[in-house]
Amino acid sequence: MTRSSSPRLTRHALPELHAHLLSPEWRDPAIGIVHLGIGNFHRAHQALYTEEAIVAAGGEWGICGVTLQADTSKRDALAAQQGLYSVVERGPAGARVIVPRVLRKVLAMPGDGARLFHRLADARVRIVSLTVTEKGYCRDTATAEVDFAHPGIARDLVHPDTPRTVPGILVAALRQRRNNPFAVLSCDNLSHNGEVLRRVVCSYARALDASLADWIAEHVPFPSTMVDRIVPATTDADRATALAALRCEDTMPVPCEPFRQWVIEDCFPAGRPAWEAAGAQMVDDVTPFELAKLRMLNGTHSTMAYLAMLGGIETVDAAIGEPSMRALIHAMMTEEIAPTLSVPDSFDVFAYRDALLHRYANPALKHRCAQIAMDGSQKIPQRLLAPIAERLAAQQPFARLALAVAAWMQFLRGQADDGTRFEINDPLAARLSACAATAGTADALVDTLLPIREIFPVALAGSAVFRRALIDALSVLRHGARHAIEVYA
Ligand code: CS2
Repeated sequence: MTRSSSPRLTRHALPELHAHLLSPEWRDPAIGIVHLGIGNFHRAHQALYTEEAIVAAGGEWGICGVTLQADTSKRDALAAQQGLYSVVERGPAGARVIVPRVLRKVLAMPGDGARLFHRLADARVRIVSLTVTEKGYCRDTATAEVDFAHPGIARDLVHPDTPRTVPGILVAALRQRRNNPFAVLSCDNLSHNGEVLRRVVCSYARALDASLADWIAEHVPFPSTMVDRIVPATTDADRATALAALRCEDTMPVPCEPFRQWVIEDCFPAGRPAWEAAGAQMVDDVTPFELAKLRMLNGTHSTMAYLAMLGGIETVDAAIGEPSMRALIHAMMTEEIAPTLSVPDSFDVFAYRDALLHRYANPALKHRCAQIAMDGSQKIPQRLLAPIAERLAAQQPFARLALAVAAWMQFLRGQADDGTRFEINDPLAARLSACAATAGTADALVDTLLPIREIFPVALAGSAVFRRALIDALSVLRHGARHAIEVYA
């Protein structure tokens, strides 16, 4: 990127940026939320909801963001902009650029550990929220507890006062707050994300101090949430859009679609921002929303991503622009996924499907399939395997869902149909790639991957019907992903 001669975006520029602020009036709030994982998603989703809630109803809900990547460049870039950045909402009609002011501080772990724990000891912090992606939970899917074999967890259990993992950080922080705990708010794409996190945190705490674990289980709220907004990685085009709109240089803009949704289990005894004033839905039970979103949106996202990677299609809008892909995804949602959902009467699942197809077609977003294809081992269980297991148990067909899993297996070979090589980005990459490299045939590929218990539940791994469906799909994929899309559409 060529550096511009324009000034850097900082709080000095705010008086000139009226058109890009959510309100003319603003008083910096004290920090009330610490957010772990200050990536693009949080900055285009929860941060905006929180700023709008403060504008509507006030409250000391400034955010302290924490990056957990050892690299401090994100912290340094945001600090150079005093926590400011732009959200570039890209719709078919153009871009809208908004500059939220709610991010007050950014810390980088592990270097800023002392500062972070000082902050977390402050009773004004009433919520610790997280977007750390599926792998950040360090969870053993077979036991639903923390993964004691995870090297980071093993390390943190030996050095519990200088933790680096998410469970380690939360437990060390909660230990300081036994009189006035904060709520822990998971905003990752996992089913029952609050409950998942509670079990991980309690099992980690129990290995250190049983009474602390009992206290957490009884007194710390872990509300579940469903979060939704498509937020691609930042590109130079986003930096150029921000520069043109603001006449300031922003190195950290976040592109996103105009749509957003947030459904939150309302369980915050110590208080929360008035997120409902920003359009969030506060409910007693998030489960139906969570499952609908994970299976309909994330499930079809992963399906498109693996098929598109094999077929040489780069972005989601290009993928859904292919009539056969659109027909496949439409049929998959209608016939195989929607019947697994039990949603309230007010939730029109077919309208939801059509809205998703519309969102995927957004030509301005350029959401890369390679980004969605990352971390498949962490994503496919809740997106694809859970609905497959339910269909299987009900003796209902699931051929398209099986095609999606087979496409992931084929993708692990690291090569598109035209021979282009790609990298497998996954916490289990070494093991998965080794399995794929040694398995010549479709049968061998399926048989080497199905026993991986971190991914496949035992019942599914042992199902002859599931195994057959995967092998059948792989044999069709052998003639190319584009051919398979036509066959299964
Ligand atoms: C995507 C999600 O990268 C992925 O795995 O499926 O990030 C998706 O864009 C969001 O969950 C949308 O809310």
